[in-house]
Amino acid sequence: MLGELEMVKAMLGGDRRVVVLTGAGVSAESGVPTFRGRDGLWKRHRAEDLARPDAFAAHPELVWEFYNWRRGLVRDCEPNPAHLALAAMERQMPNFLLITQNVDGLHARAGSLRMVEMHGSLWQVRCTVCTHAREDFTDLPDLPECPVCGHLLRPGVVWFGEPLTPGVLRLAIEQIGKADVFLSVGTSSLVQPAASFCQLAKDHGAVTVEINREPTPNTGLMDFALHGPAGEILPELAAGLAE
Ligand code: BV8
Ligand code: ZN
Repeated sequence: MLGELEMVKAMLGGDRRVVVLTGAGVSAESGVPTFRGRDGLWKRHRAEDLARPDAFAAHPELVWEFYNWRRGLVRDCEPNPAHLALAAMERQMPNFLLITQNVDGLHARAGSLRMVEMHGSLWQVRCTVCTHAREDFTDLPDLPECPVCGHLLRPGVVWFGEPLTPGVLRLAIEQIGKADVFLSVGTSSLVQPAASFCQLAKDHGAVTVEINREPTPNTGLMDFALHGPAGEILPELAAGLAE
């Protein structure tokens, strides 16, 4: 794999237009359970059975318990070398964009600025009725209420079956369409529309690279597949980037 890593490294740096898509795998080495890994279960529930509007409508207290548990867990986690390497790459490359599926906020804590949280954030809450929305890092009550209208708040994330924010999707598609290099890091490439970004990049002539512990349904699409821990591979790519 050393040859492939060096070849990918040679394509980064300078004013290359690089778009990186990340998933739960980049936070795994920070101790954040991945969505579908062995540790992805919470009290016998699968995350994707709770990250849905119908689950919240039927059992708001259970869904808020799930999100308050995740907020508490992530609050005690630190960014790992994968997050730090991506923030370093951004500082080295003026045409770098990070698109993350993660809602844990660890990329921001690692220093990433040119970043799109396409599925929202655990640290955003918004009203289920009025337009109140805020960033909130505090310990929330079991059923947090809107300070403006008194109705129930919800986590500021995109649930399964919900559309992405139009502007977010438009920006992602626009930037991926112009990328010279597209890196897909730490994602099982199962969730749409993120899972189709690799094909979109390829259709527009980008070099496509997968960095993941294991193969995914997109591996066959990739020009390069670097299989191993993101916390080891990304720092190698970020070290001494080509000017
Ligand atoms: C939408 C926020 C349309 C909530 C999340 C087309 C085809 C099929 C299905 C659909 C489709 N279009 C829409 C759907 C339905 C659905 C979907 O994709 N379902 C899947 C399950 C089949 N998509 C949607 O509903 C999306 N909405 O398309 O809207 C629409 C339009 C108009 C009107 C109405 C609707 C919305 C999807 C967003 C869902 N919200 N998160 C929350 O987090 O609580 S997604 C959730 O999954 C997380 O954000 C997570 O990041 C994301 C993806 O999972 P991964 O990040 O890939 O994590 P996973 O655990 O799966 O994999 C981790 C990988 O890392 C593994 O491969 C592992 O090997 C690797 N790894 C582990 N450790 C390491 C590592 N790699 C490297 N280093 C390591 N150390
Ligand atoms: Zn309100």
